[in-house]
Amino acid sequence: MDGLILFESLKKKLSRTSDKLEEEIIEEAKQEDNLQEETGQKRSFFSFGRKKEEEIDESTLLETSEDVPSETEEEKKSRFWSRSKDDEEESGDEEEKPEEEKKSHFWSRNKDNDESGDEKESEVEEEEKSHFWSRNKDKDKDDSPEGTGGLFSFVREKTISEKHVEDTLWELEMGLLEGDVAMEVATEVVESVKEDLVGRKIKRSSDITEYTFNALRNAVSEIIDIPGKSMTEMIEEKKAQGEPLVVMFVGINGTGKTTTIGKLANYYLKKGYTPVIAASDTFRAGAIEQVTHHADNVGVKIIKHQKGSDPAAVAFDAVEHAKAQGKELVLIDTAGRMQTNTNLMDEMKKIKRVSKPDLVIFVGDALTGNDATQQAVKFNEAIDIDGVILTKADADSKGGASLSIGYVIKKPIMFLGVGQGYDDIREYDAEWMLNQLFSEDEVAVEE
Ligand SMILES: Nc1nc2c(ncn2[C@@H]2O[C@H](COP(=O)(O)OP(=O)(O)OP(=O)(O)O)[C@@H](O)[C@H]2O)c(=O)[nH]1
Ligand SMILES: [Mg+2]
Repeated sequence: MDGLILFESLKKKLSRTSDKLEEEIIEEAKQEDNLQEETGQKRSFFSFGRKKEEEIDESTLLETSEDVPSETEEEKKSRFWSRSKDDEEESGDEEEKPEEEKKSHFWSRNKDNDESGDEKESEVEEEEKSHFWSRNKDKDKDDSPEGTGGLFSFVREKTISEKHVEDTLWELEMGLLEGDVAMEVATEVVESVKEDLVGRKIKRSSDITEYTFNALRNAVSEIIDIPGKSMTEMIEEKKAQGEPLVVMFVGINGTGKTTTIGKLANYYLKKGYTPVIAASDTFRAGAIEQVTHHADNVGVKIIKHQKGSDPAAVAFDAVEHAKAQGKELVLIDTAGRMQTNTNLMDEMKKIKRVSKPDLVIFVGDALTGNDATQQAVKFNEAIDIDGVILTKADADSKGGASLSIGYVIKKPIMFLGVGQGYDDIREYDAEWMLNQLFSEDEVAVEE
């Protein structure tokens, strides 16, 4: 969704992780007199994701500057290895490098280019290259120790060690926690990144950025990929059996349950289904009027009783109505309740017993961050929820709850609320989330 600020602050932390590790290793290499400058301009952390998304042809990234005499791959290699400490041992490693790792060494991949010796081709490449770099020109800043474009290779290959990543990962963990990521998720991300990075062989500073980017992206990808069916698939399955899908919404006060029901009624009406709403918040003053207002606006039927009546009976009636009328979806609104209020939690269990929902959905407010995750844990213990909807993602710059909630309770996020209008809801998509977090757009990389 355009203009979404989700993850704005977290993105900076991720970029910082890469920068810090790079600084650390470059500093050490400087002291070891193991650093040589490369020409070209530095790519930003997030442009590594761009490469992946757009499948940028790596040949456009080849070093073809006039300052550097062109060398064949073999010549480059021998120059490199002749200056290396453990020549034989390390060149053996090079052979064993996984394909992905080899691929990343784009600076040394001008073999084909040189062999062809075609001047026109290199002109085209020069052009393509400058196009590529121009996309990053505002984002790259000159932060190299030598005051150049910040591209370095190491005279002797380096290996990322535990010592190199220690401070960086500690900072990352703190950053994640500040970003409202749950403790267990932060720990998992850090462990996974550490495992991925330590032991990696690096020839140039850009390797560090690329490996850090991939390690973080993979770690987050594992966290947010909770398997589950979509609500639409479930409606279709129930429909095939001649039954409505019954969905009950629970959560603490004011998280957006009622608004979300209005949005979903609208969403599924537009998809050609006929939803019915159960006004089972008979507790809060004005609740029945509020949900009736949404039902009227969207144009769906509402089943309601008097204020103070039994919410389970309202839900039961709505299910019977849907069955009798051949409607495909029952959306049960319930009163907001604190997880600590035993009476109200018991009442919620009764609604579930009586209306036998196919899905119990916890509605959490993304803005409350880690609190939303903790509430989900409590509701899950009390009532065994099946999925989550996070609301107010449009106003959430941290994104900690979006990253954590599914992983912590092992239930999928099904939708994200992204505004106050009826159309402001989107089906959750892990790939989309990942791209929000690891794309260059809408983020100032510089601190
Ligand atoms: N920005 C934004 N606001 C939202 C979103 N979803 C709900 N809201 C707002 O949050 C406020 C509370 O929404 P409700 O739907 O009444 O919340 P509720 O959970 O039903 O509240 P209770 O019934 O009192 O427990 C309203 O002002 C909504 O407009 C969203 O995705 N984005
Ligand atoms: Mg409500």
